[in-house]
Amino acid sequence: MYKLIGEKNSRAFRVLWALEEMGLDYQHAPAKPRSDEVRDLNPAGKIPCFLVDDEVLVDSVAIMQFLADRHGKLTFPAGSIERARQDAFTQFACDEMDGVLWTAARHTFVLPEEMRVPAVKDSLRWEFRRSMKTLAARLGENEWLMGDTFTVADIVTAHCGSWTRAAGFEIGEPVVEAYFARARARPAHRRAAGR
Ligand SMILES: N[C@@H](CCC(=O)N[C@@H](CS)C(=O)NCC(=O)O)C(=O)O
Repeated sequence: MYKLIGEKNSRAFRVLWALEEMGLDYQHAPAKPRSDEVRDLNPAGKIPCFLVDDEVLVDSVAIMQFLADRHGKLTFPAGSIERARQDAFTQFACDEMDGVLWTAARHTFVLPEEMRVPAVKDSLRWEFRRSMKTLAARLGENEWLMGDTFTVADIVTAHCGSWTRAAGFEIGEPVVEAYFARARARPAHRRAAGR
């Protein structure tokens, strides 16, 4: 039995979306970060956490890729050239999107006030805009990052796309905007969002 722990207004949404894409049975406990329920599973207090029977997994990307490999969906096989390219897209989203957006959030409301450096956000916005140009070039005319096949890399990237809007960061690339809209229109995304 699978159980996802973490409110959906967080990176837990990625796992929720992946579970819906794969049509798997699961339970969902919408716990808040740093709550007692979460700290019992993950000393860092971060969400999502994921229970596979009695085993605890953490990190949204690790959880999604585990499920994808285990069920043979949303991924190319380990050891294939396509998988290396898929993983490169996943890493791009983690480095250039998640990392930048998370740093902006830290300097807006996460860090203790005296540790925040609001001026860093100008350079983050500039970096992000540059990464969106790169993403547009890598996407080209493809429907998804890996061409016709929707993968875990698309979930991470498109989730960061939604976060971009909430953070007030500019995308500025019609090709990327259209790709994010396509991802959000997927029935599994709608089901996850509607839960
Ligand atoms: N790389 C981790 C990041 C997890 C993470 O930072 N989650 C946020 C919510 S989206 C959190 O729990 N923050 C609480 C904190 O940093 O104390 C993942 O993808 O799961």
